[in-house]
Amino acid sequence: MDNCIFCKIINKELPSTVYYEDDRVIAIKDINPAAPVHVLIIPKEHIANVKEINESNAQILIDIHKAANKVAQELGISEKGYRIITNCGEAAGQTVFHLHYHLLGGVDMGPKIL
Ligand code: DGP
Repeated sequence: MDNCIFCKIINKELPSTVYYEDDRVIAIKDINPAAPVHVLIIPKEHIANVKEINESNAQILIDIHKAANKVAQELGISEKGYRIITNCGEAAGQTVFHLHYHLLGGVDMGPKIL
């Protein structure tokens, strides 16, 4: 999609540090890390956010979680634990309107979500 930063990263029009890629998903280093490990898991299909998940595209959620597990294992945060979150809408803090999951780890985050 035009003017979507993540579509440009997926199409290699913009650079990124890639941890994992297949035909449906890409996992890249977040440009502004909030934890020692901060990876974005992004579907290659342009879906704005989880509100657009439906019967026909829900398989992508499994693909995203499989990629996240693989990256967590490879980056050494799988044993200790990690957090996977997605922001949906401006009030939740979504700034890029192409679905992505934040994979965060490498630090003790405790039970608080906010
Ligand atoms: P969210 O606030 O949930 O929409 O998260 C968007 C994230 O995307 C934020 O943590 C910063 C990251 N980000 C924004 N632009 C770029 C970029 O050009 N490259 C990379 N690697 N990450 C980006």
